[in-house]
Amino acid sequence: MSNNRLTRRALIAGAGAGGLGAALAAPVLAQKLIDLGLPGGPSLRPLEPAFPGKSEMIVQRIRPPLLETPMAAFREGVITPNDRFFVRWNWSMPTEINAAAHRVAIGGAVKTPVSLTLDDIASAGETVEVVAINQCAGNGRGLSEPRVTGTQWGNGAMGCARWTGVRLRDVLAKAGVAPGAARVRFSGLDVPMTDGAPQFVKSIPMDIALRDDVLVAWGMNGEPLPLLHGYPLRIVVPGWFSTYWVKMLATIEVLTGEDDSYYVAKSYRMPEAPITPEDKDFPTVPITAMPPRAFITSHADGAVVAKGKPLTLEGIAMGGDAALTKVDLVGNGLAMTCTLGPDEGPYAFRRWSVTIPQVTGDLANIGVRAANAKGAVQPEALNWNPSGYARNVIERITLRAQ
Ligand SMILES: Nc1nc2c(c(=O)[nH]1)N[C@H]1C(S)=C(S)[C@@H](COP(=O)(O)O)O[C@H]1N2
Ligand SMILES: [Mo]
Repeated sequence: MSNNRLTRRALIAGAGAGGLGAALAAPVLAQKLIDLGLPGGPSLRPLEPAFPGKSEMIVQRIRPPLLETPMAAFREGVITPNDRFFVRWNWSMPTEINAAAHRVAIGGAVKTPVSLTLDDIASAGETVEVVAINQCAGNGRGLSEPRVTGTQWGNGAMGCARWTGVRLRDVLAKAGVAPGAARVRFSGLDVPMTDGAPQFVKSIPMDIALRDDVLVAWGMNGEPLPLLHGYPLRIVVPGWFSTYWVKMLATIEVLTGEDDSYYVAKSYRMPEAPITPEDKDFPTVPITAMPPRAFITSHADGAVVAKGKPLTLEGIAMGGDAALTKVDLVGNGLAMTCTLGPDEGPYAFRRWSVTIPQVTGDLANIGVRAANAKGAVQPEALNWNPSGYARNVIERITLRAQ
């Protein structure tokens, strides 16, 4: 990529000046519907190209936008195009950004508080690229049984992009981290829509913040970040759920103690140990690193395949917070190791394929099971929790032989 450098011109162009506010406020829905196969509730959603910079997306909510990627978009390659990438905002987002006036304030436990322009950030260090999966912690929660509260996502609240930016640690060095620093907290330009509601702020531990591949990013698949994805700057934490990937970055605050803010201390938490839906009081921990997952993209549940013929299945898989090591086809008496496609790095999707020599009958409840370099393997049973976080049960489909 030639235009890795952040330039003010590129950023202003990236905002797609004008029209976005109106388009986001009142998209015209044509009501073409898609069935997400959600067991616990209404399963149909509009499938729409009505959002700025987006082609067909599953509309979960209009304002603030919650757009899901149709599984069909994962059939090609490992990079999710920007116009098919899922969108999630907790609160309403600004629809115009003045890039020239934008500043990122760094404060808290630092030697010198600073207020940085986009050019300051761009020149803070070496330009770095990382291919990484951005996955909502609630991805697939709509498939939970029993049903859980929250956006009823199918499995399309994920995507993989090539992110360009500078290391967060180089940006932090502009202010100088003071002794005793424990966490780094981020906020964006979006603010709550109701009085007294908490702002969406998130923090990560210092050792994660200083990692080589944790970025303040401005580029997504070779383009300036689209407004919906956090223009002009967002945090990228490869291997961690995207709740930490704060968009429209406005402040960076170094903390010396624990973070008691709402979205860290109260929300985005998982039971510390497995629970049942009847359990009420249990200790929780923040959701952080992603576990491995794999998906069949070549065939949908219920698809018809040719009896007596070989059958090739294909899909995508991810290692989560460590490299993918293995994908196995399982179920219906099958136990085959899949062939993995090109490796785009430990945090990217990787394609897999496998050929069953001959289909002899229906293939009931087959699935693919991913494992990663830390020894994590997808489980047989759903790790049920009240918010449906970190789903990584083996996903099953049934194919009919004819
Ligand atoms: N400023 C800001 N950043 C945010 C959020 C938000 O509401 N505001 N939501 C987070 C959550 S929960 C998710 S899943 C991702 C979604 O990123 P995307 O819209 O680029 O796919 O953004 C994260 N960063
Ligand atoms: Mo999310």
